[in-house]
Amino acid sequence: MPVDTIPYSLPQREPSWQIERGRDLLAEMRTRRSCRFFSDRPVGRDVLELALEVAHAAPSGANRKPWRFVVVDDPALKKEIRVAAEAEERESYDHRMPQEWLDALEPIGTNWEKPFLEVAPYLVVIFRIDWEDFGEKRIKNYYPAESAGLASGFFLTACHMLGLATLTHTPSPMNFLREILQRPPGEKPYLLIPVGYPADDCTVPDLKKKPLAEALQWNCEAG
Ligand code: IYR
Repeated sequence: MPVDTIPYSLPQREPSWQIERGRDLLAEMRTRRSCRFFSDRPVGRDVLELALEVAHAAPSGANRKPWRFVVVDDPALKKEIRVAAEAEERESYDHRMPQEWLDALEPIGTNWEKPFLEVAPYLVVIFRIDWEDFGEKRIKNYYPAESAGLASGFFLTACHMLGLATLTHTPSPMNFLREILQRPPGEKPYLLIPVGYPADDCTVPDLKKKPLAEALQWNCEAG
């Protein structure tokens, strides 16, 4: 079947413009850090929704947008999520995570306690939609994990550019989120992202970042 098409172009940019813009963007994105100490200062719903619109503009498998963003700002629900997440995390830190994993996390200083789940004004839970039932018919999505990852990346970038702090939190296992938030079985919790402002006395670990040179290869030239 012929596909309906529309013209597509991008503004023509000079290399000098691209370098300047790229450097500005790099400087700005390098200041993004995972925040674990939030202020309870509110964030407007309109601001959050703009960041979610950016996330929703991400590319996706077969253009299905196989994700759902559940925003939690109800204090009772946030508390319920914190209690359930901490129960899983306590079990993980005490019994499930091997010593090698605990050692990898030591420089980050995390533990089972997750007070930010109640303090941050919003918890955005991103679900990947593996399949959806429409009456008798089950529709399967394609690349739901990759798609949800792309939407998450767009969302984190948008939040940062709007001056909002985020954390990519993955309490494990995460199925309690599907139950608490009453999502159907085809929807799998993918990431829990607290959104807000850093607390006045917020700190982050003084981490060394792997240089790009260690992550980049041109053609077949292995280092
Ligand atoms: N989900 C746990 C453990 C954890 C795992 C990784 I990989 C991190 O980069 C950070 C934490 C927690 O949130 O504490």
